[in-house]
Amino acid sequence: MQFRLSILMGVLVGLLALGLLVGGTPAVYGGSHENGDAEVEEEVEEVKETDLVTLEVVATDYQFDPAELTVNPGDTVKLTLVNAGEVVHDLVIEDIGKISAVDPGDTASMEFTAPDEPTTLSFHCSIGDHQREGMEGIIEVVSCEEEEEESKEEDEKEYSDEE
Ligand SMILES: [Cu+2]
Repeated sequence: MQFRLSILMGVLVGLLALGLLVGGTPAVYGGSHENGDAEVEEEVEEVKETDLVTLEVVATDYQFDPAELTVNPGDTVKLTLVNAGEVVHDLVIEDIGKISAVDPGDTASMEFTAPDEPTTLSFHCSIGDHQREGMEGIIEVVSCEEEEEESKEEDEKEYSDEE
């Protein structure tokens, strides 16, 4: 009995080895997956070099505050208009876009990309004769390298104070 069993085992092992040699997959392993690497996701993040600049302008009857804004060339700008007046106002940036009519007490935003070259953009309220009443302003598109250097120096100063 013992003898027969070992012969049987020997045959089974032999068959299994033969199966492996000819490249077949033993049935006990079930279906084979072609390639586990297929599930590896490649995440490619696009790192944008440009900054998102957030600006806020308050509209009253009848002016904008501030009426002069400054951004860097190529900046992505989120401009928010707060209507603190008692009538409807909007904000039109010439050649760029607009924030449509905002009710008193409400707020609205727009996003735009500043021109790549230094320039001056004009904005105004296009409702009624608000612009003539004084609702206009400018957005200076200029490189602020000097300002950046100044703020860097301030940061370093703060850092050394902490030590
Ligand atoms: Cu207005």
